[in-house]
Amino acid sequence: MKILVINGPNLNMLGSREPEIYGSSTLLDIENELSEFASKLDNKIELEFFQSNTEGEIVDKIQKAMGQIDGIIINPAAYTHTSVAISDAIACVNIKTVEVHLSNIYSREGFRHNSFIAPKCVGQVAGFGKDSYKMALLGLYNSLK
Ligand code: CA2
Repeated sequence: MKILVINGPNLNMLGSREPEIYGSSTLLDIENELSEFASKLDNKIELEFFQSNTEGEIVDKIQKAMGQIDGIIINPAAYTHTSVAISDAIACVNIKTVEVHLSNIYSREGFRHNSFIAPKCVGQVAGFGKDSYKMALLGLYNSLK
């Protein structure tokens, strides 16, 4: 089972600032922990990691996943609240997708309460820090197997 894990803008800076909101782990720490979790869940899970600060690159990556990838975990970061293009790309490829957030977007500023991505997803996990990614993988795995 091939799972693509996409992280959006500024998440490459994790660990450096705002640890009270986003935790102190770097993106690499999160990816390594998720790989360990995946191998314990099922050693047939293959994870591919991708991070970009650019909306078009994320759209391209989702399009290229068509026919190659079984499921997508995405933290679209700020694009969650703005991107019709990423939302459309997920709908186009018809790959089961889970949206994740480190923080609870619903307990923060009003502009973070709307997601253009969530309606195209099988589910959303928000507010559990780096564990949000593990919960998303468990849910996606169970819905795909
Ligand atoms: O909680 C999340 O995972 C978010 O997707 C993070 C985004 C934010 O715009 C979303 O509303 C919720 C922001 C990512 C910014 O990453 C930083 C990394 C290092 C230092 C500060 C911010």
